[in-house]
Amino acid sequence: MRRNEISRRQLLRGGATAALALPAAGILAGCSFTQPGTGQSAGSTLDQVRKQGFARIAIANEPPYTQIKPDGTVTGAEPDVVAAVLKRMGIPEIQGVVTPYESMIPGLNANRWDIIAAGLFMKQSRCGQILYSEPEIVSTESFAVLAGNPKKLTNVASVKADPTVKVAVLPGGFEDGALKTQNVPAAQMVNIPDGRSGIEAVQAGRADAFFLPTLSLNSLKTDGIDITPPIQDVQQTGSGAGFRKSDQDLVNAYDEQLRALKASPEFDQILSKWGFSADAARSVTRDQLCAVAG
Ligand code: 6CS
Repeated sequence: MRRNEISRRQLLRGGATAALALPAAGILAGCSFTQPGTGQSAGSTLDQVRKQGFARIAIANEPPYTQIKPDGTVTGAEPDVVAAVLKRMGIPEIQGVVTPYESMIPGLNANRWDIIAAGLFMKQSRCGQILYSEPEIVSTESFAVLAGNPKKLTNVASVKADPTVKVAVLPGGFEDGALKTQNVPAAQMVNIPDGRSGIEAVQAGRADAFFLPTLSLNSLKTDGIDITPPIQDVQQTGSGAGFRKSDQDLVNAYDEQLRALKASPEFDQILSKWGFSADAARSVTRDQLCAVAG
């Protein structure tokens, strides 16, 4: 089997979401995959990933945060940072499992993966359910709208000002939560399963805007669609790697090597490759981002 080729054996299914295990860059073909939901064997997660030489990471396939190449290679800003930190910890491989954002925390706590490496933005409710590393990415949010922005949607306030306006969001995503936190009526929100569907909803007139991180929308941009400047009435978005509450030893070991990475040019190289600012990520703390409402 060619490197990075996805064989039938590697297709992991479980729970409400089908999860696809994808070999990461550099992983040798034919490695063994642990079945989701089988829980950890004896010892901590840190012991387990060190012993097996890989960590299972939850990803979404939303460039530039996470991306799966045609050959199955897992990449994107977050997986690349996580892989670099794990390598410094002596863990050479990552295995990506694709799942929706709303399933990432439940799946982590069901031992279907070991780390969330998807750009799952920190906020109070999430920081109450999982442990985060220190920040790895800081980013902004925008709307995708029809060219010319006919309804002049520039922020959440402009959505609330016109009850006929509908906004497409990923269910359980940060944007979904941000609208609810600002009391946007459910009748103004349209759930869509992925980025492509959000753009199509705007093109078809089922939504007046698609709410997603600015860089993700830039990756999805197509003729007839404009991406607004960053929305100013949404609190700052930033993410780190996500871990189970029971894995404090893993988070401590991870953060130690993340600090070393963030002090090196390698961190700038990884983030700038995907359009993010390394200095912006260095300028905030986990506590600051975990204070974000919602
Ligand atoms: O944290 C989240 O839920 C959001 N993060 C990204 C990278 N994209 C959309 C998602 O809603």
